[in-house]
Amino acid sequence: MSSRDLSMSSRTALHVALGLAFAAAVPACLFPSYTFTEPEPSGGGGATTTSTSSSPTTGTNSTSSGDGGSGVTTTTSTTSSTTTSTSTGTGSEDCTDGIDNDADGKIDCADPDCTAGYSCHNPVPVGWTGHYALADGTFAALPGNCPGSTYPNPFYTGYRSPNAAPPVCSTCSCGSTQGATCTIDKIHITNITCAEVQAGAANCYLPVAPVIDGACHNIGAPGGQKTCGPPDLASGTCPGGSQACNVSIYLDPPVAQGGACPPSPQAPTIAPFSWSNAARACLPTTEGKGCANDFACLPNTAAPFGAVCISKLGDNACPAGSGYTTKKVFYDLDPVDTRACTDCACGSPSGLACNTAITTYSDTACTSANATTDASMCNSYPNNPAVGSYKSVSTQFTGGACAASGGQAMGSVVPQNAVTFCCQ
Ligand SMILES: [Ca+2]
Ligand SMILES: [Ca+2]
Repeated sequence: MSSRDLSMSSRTALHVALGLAFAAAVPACLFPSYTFTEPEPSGGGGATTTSTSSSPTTGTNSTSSGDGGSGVTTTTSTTSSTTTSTSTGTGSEDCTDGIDNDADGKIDCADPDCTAGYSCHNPVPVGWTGHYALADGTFAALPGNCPGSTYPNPFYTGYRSPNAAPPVCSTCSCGSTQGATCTIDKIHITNITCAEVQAGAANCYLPVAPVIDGACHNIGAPGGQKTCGPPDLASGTCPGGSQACNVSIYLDPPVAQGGACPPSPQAPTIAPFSWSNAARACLPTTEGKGCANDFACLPNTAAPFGAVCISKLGDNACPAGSGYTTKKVFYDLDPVDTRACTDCACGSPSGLACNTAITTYSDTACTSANATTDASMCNSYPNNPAVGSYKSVSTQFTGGACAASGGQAMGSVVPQNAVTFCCQ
């Protein structure tokens, strides 16, 4: 169903409210405030009925019309304050006006003239309205109009059995890790060779906790003419000696920390809402008498308006003993549609690793490079150079995949403004 259809349905709420109020205020039978002379059927005659209405009217009007050759003449006259109706003939009972129109002593459904097209129906219980002829079928089969000759007055249009497919959520994924940091505990500028380093020999080194930011940082490691002694394992110091201070350089293992993966956006596909069924309820202009137990004399219904029903706002049980036992609930406001998908999310990076290359310089301004080392290697320094500065020159991350979550269908379509019909 298009949105236009939904907007149309929303307007029926006002119709319901007005219709219910109207139905509650109007008595079951409506007596016109004018008088009239019944058509005289051909060959009939004899009975004469006179009735008086106290409804004040003004002026006098009279109309006459033939009936196509039978000689029947209908005259309607209205006088101020007091009116008189005279009926002659038989076989012309109006079955829904509460009057014995043809003076045979039988009113409406009690009159054999009404046997063919009318029947008696249980009265409307207190708190309910009616009587309605109800058409309840597929949305496409909703009758466009009320049955004009029997129940001509539109009262209600509503819907039931919503079609609301669950939302189709897009697959969630995670981008590569962003914002992680790579740290190294220390740079080791040692007085032993790389072979000795790999053999695990004790060494003296200048401990430098490097900053991995690509900027130049001063070290001030002694070199050149400076010499260092062998490590004194007892004191943990390197007393003075004649060994070169700067023989090789190696890095502590790099450690990757932090970071997060950006989740893909969630793009749900939500099919438009529609109704499977639609209903239209119509009122007769008047209801007749002549039935036992205060039943109403009503025109017989015909498909698609196949049921006589009563109605009440809300979702109600059918009133016990009312004779109206088949419950139908319709809705006449746009539903509240909360269908959606949960947002995509990403877990923490797993298996994230990093490596960084650090270049050292003999000067303090990162001008004269003397070695570039990363965590995979040990570099030898020739000729005991001074190591005055360093900077990180490249950093790579590997691994760090994040588990995607989210993208779960949620919500529902909830029809609004229930109206109950109970039908015979
Ligand atoms: Ca009548
Ligand atoms: Ca009669």
